[in-house]
Amino acid sequence: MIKFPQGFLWGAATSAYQVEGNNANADWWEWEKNSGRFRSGRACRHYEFYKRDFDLAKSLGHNAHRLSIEWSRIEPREGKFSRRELKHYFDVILALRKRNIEPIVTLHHFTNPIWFSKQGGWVKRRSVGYFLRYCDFVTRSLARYVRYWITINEPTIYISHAYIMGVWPPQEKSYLKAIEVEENLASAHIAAFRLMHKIYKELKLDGPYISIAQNMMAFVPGKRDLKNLFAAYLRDRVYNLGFLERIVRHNILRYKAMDFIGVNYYSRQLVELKKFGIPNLAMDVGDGRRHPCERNSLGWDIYPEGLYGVLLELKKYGLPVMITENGICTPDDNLRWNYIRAHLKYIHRAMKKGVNLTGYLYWSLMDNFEWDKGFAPRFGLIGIDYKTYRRTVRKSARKFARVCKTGVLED
Ligand code: IFM
Repeated sequence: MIKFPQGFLWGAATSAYQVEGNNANADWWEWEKNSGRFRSGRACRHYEFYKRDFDLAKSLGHNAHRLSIEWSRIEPREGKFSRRELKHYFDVILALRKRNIEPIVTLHHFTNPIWFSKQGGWVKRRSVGYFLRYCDFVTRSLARYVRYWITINEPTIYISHAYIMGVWPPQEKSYLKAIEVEENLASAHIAAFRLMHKIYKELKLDGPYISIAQNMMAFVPGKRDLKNLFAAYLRDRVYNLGFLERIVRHNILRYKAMDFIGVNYYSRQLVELKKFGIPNLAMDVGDGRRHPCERNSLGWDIYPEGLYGVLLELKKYGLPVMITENGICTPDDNLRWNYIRAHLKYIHRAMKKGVNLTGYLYWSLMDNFEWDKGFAPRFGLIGIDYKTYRRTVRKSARKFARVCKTGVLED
């Protein structure tokens, strides 16, 4: 039996674009129209059904919920902020508060307003100012009801998918642009962090807890020889810690532009170099024959022990850590529960080793729109029938609920 501390945050995460539906002012929406890829359409109609969804979360013992605000709803045209949409998010957050569920609010989760992208998006330096103006508007309005904020979700994933691999809008394949975007996202986070703290002071509120949600992977050398060990080390430094370090220690005074570290963890990457070369160091992966393991329905390796290593590595920053996403897409709900249970065991083990873990948010509360993969991957604790929009609570959700309600994980 494993016991988690009192006050631990338990819940699930979503993002606006993936669940709300009809986000017609977002760049993704525009891209879907022309890319021949999947259309998000009405998604889960969570924009309409959020109260019912939160009732389900409540019944499952969740005391925290991560959601995102869709920038393109709040500022559909440059500089024109929508009071109506702000009121919607205000109601959403209040609906959580009424159910004693702590809101954890993300400000940027992959999507941008169309007007912003048309002006060059995150490649341009002025993106930082635009983002700050939006943060200012939202924070002033919601500060009284929100303590936890994520400024930017998975900056490294956003950069790699949208600017290096070119599989997400704006479908660029340019290292130069990727560097600009990284620079601007880091500056945007740091400036937003300062601004938001200032707003809380002005409003005489207790300080907020602000972070990014950093996607982290276990990089496992297929063979423990020098070149594979080196490549795994390098990938960990660049992919897991590169962006994080820019904001955890962003100047010589080691001023921290983070109040906690949000970690999104899903999988491992098997590092197996075909030869020693720069692209190989960055990219070569093994096919898993040497180290087989179970996989999710997108083919990602299931590797719970990797989370343990990732968490221990974060200890040196001396900050609390929250699992802001961890989850599996699978048609096999038993596998989902095994996945959750195994990851919780490693989280607990890391806590015993001194990692200050404050919460665990499963991805996702419900099945949703998995970006360029459409609706097929099923990540949800709650299943969605996309014809009727009926919600079905999965067995794994009920097993997880027992942990959420008691803080105890039975063996
Ligand atoms: O669905 C995504 C989410 O938007 C960001 N983190 C990973 C999830 C699963 O791919």
